[in-house]
Amino acid sequence: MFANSKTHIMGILNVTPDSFSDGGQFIEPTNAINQAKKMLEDGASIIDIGGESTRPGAKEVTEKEELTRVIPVIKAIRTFSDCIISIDTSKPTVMEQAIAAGATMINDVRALQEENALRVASKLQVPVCLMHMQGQPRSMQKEPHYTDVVLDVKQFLQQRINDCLQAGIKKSNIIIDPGFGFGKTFEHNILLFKAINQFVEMGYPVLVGVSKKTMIGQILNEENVDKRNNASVVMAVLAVQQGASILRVHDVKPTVDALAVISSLE
Ligand code: 7PJ
Repeated sequence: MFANSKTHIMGILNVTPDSFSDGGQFIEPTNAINQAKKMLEDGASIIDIGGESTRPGAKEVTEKEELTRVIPVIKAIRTFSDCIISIDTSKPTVMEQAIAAGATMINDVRALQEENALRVASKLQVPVCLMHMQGQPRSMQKEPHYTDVVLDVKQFLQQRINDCLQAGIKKSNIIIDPGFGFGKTFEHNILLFKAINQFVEMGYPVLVGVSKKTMIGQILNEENVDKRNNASVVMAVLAVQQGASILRVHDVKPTVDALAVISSLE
């Protein structure tokens, strides 16, 4: 699905009351569905649906609550689109039920490390994004520490890749992600961003999610997340130039336009 050179735009659909950039806006299914429609019209090929907020300090959510948030939205999107629907979860039951409801991809910020996640993902035979995170959302920004951030994150991802292959997940179904902002200081994020090409060299499609994140706020000295759109598009372009295959973004249309400019120059 992600092996060719096409760059995929993954539109973010947070069905949570407390996400940092669009918190609460799409908790109402109708709003979420309209937002998905708009992102698809704008050129997204993937909709990433999340019912657990993983922003720094966020509380954990129960399985039942997560299911109540995401399943109706997945089913509704499937009635009008055959797009890739990605379920942003770490919980095996949510993965299973989301795929049964019409999702076609798993995006796990915990890289299938929860109990049974690896086994369930292997059984489901869909693409999985393995993301690196140090610690847990509640406390991950307290004191992130690495010996060599790029090497450490690469080693973690390689280990997860090996475990996935061992568990029967197909190589062609694996996507990797350095996990910008997940247990990382500003310097860590910058070092990782400059090393995207090294992640690409590992031989798997690389997903990059920096849209409106704190690192962009720090670059711009801009607290307001709604004023981080332009810089988010610039970073998306720079990620593609290093070989990223999937861009996880809030603002689909400007990112699609930026990609059109890039391809016109190829
Ligand atoms: C990411 C994610 C990311 C992947 C979030 C936010 C925080 N999944 N889920 N990569 N970020 N794969 O949207 O800023 O960077 S939630």
